[in-house]
Amino acid sequence: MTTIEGRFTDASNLNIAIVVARFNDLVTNKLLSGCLDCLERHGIDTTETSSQLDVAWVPGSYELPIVAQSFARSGKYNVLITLGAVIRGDTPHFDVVVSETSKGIAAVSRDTGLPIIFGVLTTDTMQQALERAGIKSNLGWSFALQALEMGSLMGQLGSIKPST
Ligand code: INI
Repeated sequence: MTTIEGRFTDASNLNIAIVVARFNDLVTNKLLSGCLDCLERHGIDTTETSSQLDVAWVPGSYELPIVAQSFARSGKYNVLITLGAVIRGDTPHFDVVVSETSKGIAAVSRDTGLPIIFGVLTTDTMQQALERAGIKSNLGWSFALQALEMGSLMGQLGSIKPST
């Protein structure tokens, strides 16, 4: 039996891209900070000159999939992280944005075979979003941890060759 698990000890070998939505940036900036803090503490170079980390900003969560697709097709990264905050308003717009964003990110991940972390908060209120972006805990930190786990896991799967 082979048990395969993502490790956090080889994180410094990973190339990572983060795509972050500007809409509700009070929340998404905090998610990004938490994310970068976790990556840095696991040995990722998060400085301006880093060659293993790139960050792209998009207008809103709806635009996350297309930029994730571009990053994924570049072949440069081991794992992507998408960050957004969709907060329910009085119209059905919320449902459209959440549905297209989540389906789009899942489709890019399946089509390209690259793990993409779904770091999009979907909440009823700004208060709920802020609680998840640092007031209580910062899910940005968790999203980064999940990225490290998936980057490592997929790397191990890639090195498993079928026996002949
Ligand atoms: N984008 C978000 O990231 N969060 C939201 O809460 C949101 N709301 O509520 O409208 C939102 N809308 C913008 C959308 O993502 C696109 O940027 C826009 O429709 C242009 O394509």
